[in-house]
Amino acid sequence: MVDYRSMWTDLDLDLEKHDMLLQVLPSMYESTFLGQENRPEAMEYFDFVVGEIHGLRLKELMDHKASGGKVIGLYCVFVPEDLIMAAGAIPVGLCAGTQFSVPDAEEVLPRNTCALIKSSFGFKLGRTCPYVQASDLLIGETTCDGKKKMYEILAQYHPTYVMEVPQKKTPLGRELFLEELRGLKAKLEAESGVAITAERLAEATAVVEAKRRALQRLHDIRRARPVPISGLDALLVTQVSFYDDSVRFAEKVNALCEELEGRTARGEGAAPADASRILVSGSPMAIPNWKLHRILEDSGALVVGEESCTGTRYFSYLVAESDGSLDAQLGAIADRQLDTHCACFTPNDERIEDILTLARDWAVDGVVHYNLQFCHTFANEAVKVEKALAEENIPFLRIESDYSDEDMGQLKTRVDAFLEMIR
Ligand code: BJ8
Repeated sequence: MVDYRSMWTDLDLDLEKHDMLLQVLPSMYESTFLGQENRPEAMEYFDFVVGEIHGLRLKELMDHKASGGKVIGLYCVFVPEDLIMAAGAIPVGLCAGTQFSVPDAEEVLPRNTCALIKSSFGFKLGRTCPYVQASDLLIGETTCDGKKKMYEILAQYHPTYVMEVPQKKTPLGRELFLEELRGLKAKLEAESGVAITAERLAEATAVVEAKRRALQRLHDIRRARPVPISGLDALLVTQVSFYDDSVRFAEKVNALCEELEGRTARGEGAAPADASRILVSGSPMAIPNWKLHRILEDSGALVVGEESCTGTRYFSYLVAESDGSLDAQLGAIADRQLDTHCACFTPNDERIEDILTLARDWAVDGVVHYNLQFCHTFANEAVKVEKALAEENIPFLRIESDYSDEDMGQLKTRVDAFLEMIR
């Protein structure tokens, strides 16, 4: 086994705490994923990438830095990866999904803050995430209030740049966002010393969109009955997309899709054809947040889709054709990003439409709305989601949770009762 300790030391990780994190993750992964029956063979790659999350992939980033490139950390799908890549930098999604770093964050942030914000901030404060440590710059965004105020504090610990995201998708909002993209471009050029040209940006967009297309293909495969892949595995694939090499990742997802298409042709499923089909909607599930999917699938249901930023909100949108000039490409990227129907927008009726479309087209038996505790945007929007689903007679369950294991029993009881009702 390769020893990465000197790399971690160079990154100024708190090695003692980091060791504790590395002790927790493998057993958690093993019990969640490796016990699933009849997993697709192509999932081996994703098992490997997760196994090397603090090893080989990090080494690739460090090699990139050693050859003069930059690593840029981000926390939201609103920050366009292609713009970062066009500056010769590697983007890494940093949204954190573990309770491990929450106590560190609570030494500074109020406890009644969303777990996703606390987890990401705690990783910096505790120096336990090598990706944050490796990032030359962190890019935040003005989505929810909790995040934008956290970034102000984060900036005291790590170079941080915040881009503004409008609250309304009006022509004025688009203008503002486009101007923000121009500002981000200038910041990335200054950071990397690389001029972002129309050619470089077009190339980077093609890479990002090949990755999105591969994820769309996987998402489409999940319409089949029986579904050839578990929701847990499909969620994992999307989570890995935020930090793996984009070109290699797209290849591996397409290889997985080929295997799954073969399974579907043979009528093979990850669960019996009559398993309850569930759409999960709401707050993103950053790696290693597998809690809800695990409860649902342990209870005999199958998750067939995620209306989430670790799901359709990440990969559904592509840029429209443009005249190829730099400004036209930036405009097309602005439009693509503004298609992301995050609950931070008002109004956000397109998200309700998306949920209804997914529920119909993926033939779901019920929708589980997942809300991170203290996330007010998704919690309030759930009221409208529930009403719209009720009008279509689609069963709905609202779950609010954090990253701790304390509510596992209670959640399981509620999920079991919901599945019983659906059946
Ligand atoms: S585009 S969903 S990734 S902001 S869960 S931190 S909203 S209090 S994560 Fe998000 Fe971008 Fe929107 Fe997607 Fe705040 Fe809510 Fe926490 Fe959230």
